[in-house]
Amino acid sequence: MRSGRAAGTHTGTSDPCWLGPATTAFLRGRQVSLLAEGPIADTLRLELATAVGPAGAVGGDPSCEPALVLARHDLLAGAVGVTGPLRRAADAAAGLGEEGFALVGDGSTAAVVATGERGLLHGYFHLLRSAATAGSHEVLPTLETVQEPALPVRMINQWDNTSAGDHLGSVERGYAGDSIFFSDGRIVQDRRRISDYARLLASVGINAVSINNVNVHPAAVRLLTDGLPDVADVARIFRGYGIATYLSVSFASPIVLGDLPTADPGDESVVAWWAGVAEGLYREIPDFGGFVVKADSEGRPGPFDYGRDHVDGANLIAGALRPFGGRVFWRCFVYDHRQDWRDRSTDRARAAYDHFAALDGRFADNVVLQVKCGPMDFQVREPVSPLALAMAETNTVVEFQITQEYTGQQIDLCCLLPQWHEILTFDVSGEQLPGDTLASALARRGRVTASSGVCAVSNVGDDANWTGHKLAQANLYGFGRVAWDPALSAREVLGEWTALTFPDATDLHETLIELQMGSWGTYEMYTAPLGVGWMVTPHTHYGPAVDGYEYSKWGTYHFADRDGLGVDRTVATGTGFAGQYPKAWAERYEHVETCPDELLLFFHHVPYSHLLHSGTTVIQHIYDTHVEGARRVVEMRDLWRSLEGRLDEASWTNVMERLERQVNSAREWRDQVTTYFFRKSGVPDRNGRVVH
Ligand code: GCV
Repeated sequence: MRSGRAAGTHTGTSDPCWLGPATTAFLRGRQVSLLAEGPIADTLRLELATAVGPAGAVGGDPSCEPALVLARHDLLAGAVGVTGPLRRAADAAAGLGEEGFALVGDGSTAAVVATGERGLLHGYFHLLRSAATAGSHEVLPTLETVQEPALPVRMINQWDNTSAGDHLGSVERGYAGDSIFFSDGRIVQDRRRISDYARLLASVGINAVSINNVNVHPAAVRLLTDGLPDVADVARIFRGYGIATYLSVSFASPIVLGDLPTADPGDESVVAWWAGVAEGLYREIPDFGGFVVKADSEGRPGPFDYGRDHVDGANLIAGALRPFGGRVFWRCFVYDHRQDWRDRSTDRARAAYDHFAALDGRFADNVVLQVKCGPMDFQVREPVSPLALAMAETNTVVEFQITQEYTGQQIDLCCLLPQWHEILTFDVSGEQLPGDTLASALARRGRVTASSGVCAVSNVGDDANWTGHKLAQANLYGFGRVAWDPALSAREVLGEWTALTFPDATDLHETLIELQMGSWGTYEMYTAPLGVGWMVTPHTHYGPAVDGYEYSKWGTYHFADRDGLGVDRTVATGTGFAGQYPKAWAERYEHVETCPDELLLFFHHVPYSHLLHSGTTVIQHIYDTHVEGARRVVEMRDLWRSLEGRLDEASWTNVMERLERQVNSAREWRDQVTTYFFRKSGVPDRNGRVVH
């Protein structure tokens, strides 16, 4: 779905999102001091110079009583004037990792001390956040905090194609215009948007980015060769913001690029080919991050083509990257996409676990498995992926989708932060043991190898506001923030984003937060019910088509008939998927009596008359939630209309236009889903509303 603006027109200027000029107002005209050298320090120096403006100054001497001092810990050893907040920050920063920082502000002076340059950058952006949430645009905030990221890997995946002619347009599943990275088969020459993007990502603590689609189309393979100088320049931009650059590569690259007859991991010439590629890459980009690989997935080549397994495939490429410190992110989105809908024993939800769980412990230490957060594919409601809970001996990143492929495509408002919070704080054992969340499991592994964490598919494009829907910026912002600190609540993160993004509308902050907080639940209400998923229009994935994926090859069925619906994934009578979970969860999901309502149809096929824990029947729940969801969208639209003139016009108009479309879409969902189930079941709505 295009955003309405002419395709491919880079404006050169763009919405500053949550980093508008007001966020640095408290530094205007001040003296600041920076004690650090290197590419990130250079970025910081420019940031600070812009913030203080012509009347201020950026120096190096902390003894001149600057309003703000940012200093690398080791450089403070011999410095004079290390007193007050600077002394306290220096003491607190000793022993931190290179991304951590200590920040102390007494209201008139603030000091950020870190052991590495990246920590200084994180500390600086934290200061801006703190000032915004304290509501003081003109005054340095009072605060004292020491922070380190909970998760070492905090990565963004772009699904950007090198040319718009590729499958699904310039950005696969992109809803905000064309790619900011590529145009006409190569990396864009005007790199201002890339640099602005790097700044946005750095400001929320992202430290890795892969710049091209995991579906690597023929032209994109050449990023490794002809495109390398441009990739090196993009890596230089990201380096300045402390972000490592990665490329998605095809497993068949030795054939496509190397003219070899095979890509077999057991073939010596293939091993040598990858080693040569890595050597060339690291000659150009010494701190290159590595590769992302989608193999044996949705028709992509992979080790199965050669009778090998995923350990063979991933370790092959990891071996080439190891001498240079690179990593391979190996996606676990492996399932049968040519399924026979008549076959009720094959279950796509089982696939990732079935393929990978038994391989735990066999991957090289620079392989990171990339596991989608749910077992299917970023539906509005799924259980947490059992594979993400199973890989104790393997580096893992859990993959989220910021781009709203199945959640309204940045036309519908759907703030995903509450969903991500549920997933990251998921109780792994199901026994409520202290410190046993998914995020803490990833963090524990991260402390061993520094190679676990989270990644997410970006939602940006070259639309002036980056995300198509202005409020969808909160999902991008929020992903970075929960990757840094998974314990942050959705409300806290939204509070930050709202304060930073709409600094002049303080009286509306609560309203804006509430609007976003409820939007995921509302979206869930008017779309596919009770975790069953997939009632979307095939291919585009926007709007309702209840049977759109029912008789397809993709493994995406709801099995509705005249008596009931849902997928039996129990061990006793179904596909056995429930048995992939740790014992307490397996038992809970196995039985309708204990399965949570919101996942009932993911795990069970039940009659329409089945009584939910909520006290209503499944069929009545479908009627009620769809009517209520659509009503709430109208309410959101009306609320937004009432805000006219109270927010900047571009934001108001953009969101108003999207909400009008969402009202229509929700109405369509409501009427198609309720009518479909009325016709199937013959059970009337208790409230007499379903008439179609
Ligand atoms: C990049 C889903 C999407 C595809 C996407 C794929 C993946 O199938 O519809 O567009 O491809 O997931 O995650 O690889």
